[in-house]
Amino acid sequence: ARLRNELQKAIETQSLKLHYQPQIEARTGRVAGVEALLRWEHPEKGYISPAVFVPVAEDSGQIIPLSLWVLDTACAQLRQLGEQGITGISMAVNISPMHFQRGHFVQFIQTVLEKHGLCGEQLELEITESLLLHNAEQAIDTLHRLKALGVRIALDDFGTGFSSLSYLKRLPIDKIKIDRSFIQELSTDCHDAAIIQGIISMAQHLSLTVVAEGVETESQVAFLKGCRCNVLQGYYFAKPMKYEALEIFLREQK
Ligand code: G
Ligand code: G
Ligand code: MN
Ligand code: NA
Repeated sequence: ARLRNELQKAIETQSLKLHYQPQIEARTGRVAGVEALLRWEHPEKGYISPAVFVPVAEDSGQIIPLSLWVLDTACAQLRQLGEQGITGISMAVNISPMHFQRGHFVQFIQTVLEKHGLCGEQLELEITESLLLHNAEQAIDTLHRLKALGVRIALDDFGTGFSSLSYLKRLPIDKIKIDRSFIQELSTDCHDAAIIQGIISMAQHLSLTVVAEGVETESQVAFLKGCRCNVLQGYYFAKPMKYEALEIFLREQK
């Protein structure tokens, strides 16, 4: 309950921040996009992970204003990058199922895109399979309406859920993000290599783009490139960073 009150204050005083982690196109080394990651620097407790406070916000209903703020801020900063001459980059935002399932979600997305003068193709929404647990038909309908706006959909944490494969067939998605647990044990667990190869080859047959998360070492990069993984994300390339640092990072890439 205390954390909830403090979160309310943090939302009101805008002491939450978004950091951005670059996503690298494996074939060219170009930055294809960035993922927005929520950060809360608590005045006494220090850094609190979204893995801790997002569930609190979901229980209290605060996730809705929080999620609206995240989307608005991420889009505003993408527009700002464009104004700085940094273009051709997409913005990926993590979406809580609870927000996604609310009425007006698609309407809000459309409004925020218009507000910042962005086209749908510049925005990517990261969802998880848990979205389908409650009302799968409605979720699929919402995804189709988002796709009609041009918005891209990525299935996050792929491989950690229960019935990933049947969802792949049913969901109108563009991308899957292989969970970092598979990447991290690549060198110690030969099964992970086989699983990754399998996921990538299956995704390619389904015309899905594959992102590998949590890439930390040169040998992971080499393996993933060898498998023709499309996009790489992880500390090997860059950690999540503040907007100001991102602007410098992207400028240096050009
Ligand atoms: O950045 P980090 O590894 O600490 O993120 C931990 C978890 O929090 C991840 O599962 C990530 O998807 C989630 N997360 C980060 N930012 C957001 C956000 O803006 N909204 C939601 N719903 N989840 C987020
Ligand atoms: O669930 P989701 O994929 O949205 O979570 C992304 C989280 O992974 C973020 O909290 C981010 O800080 C973290 N992350 C990003 N790259 C790496 C990495 O190379 N290694 C580790 N350990 N974590 C990473
Ligand atoms: Mn994510
Ligand atoms: Na993930």
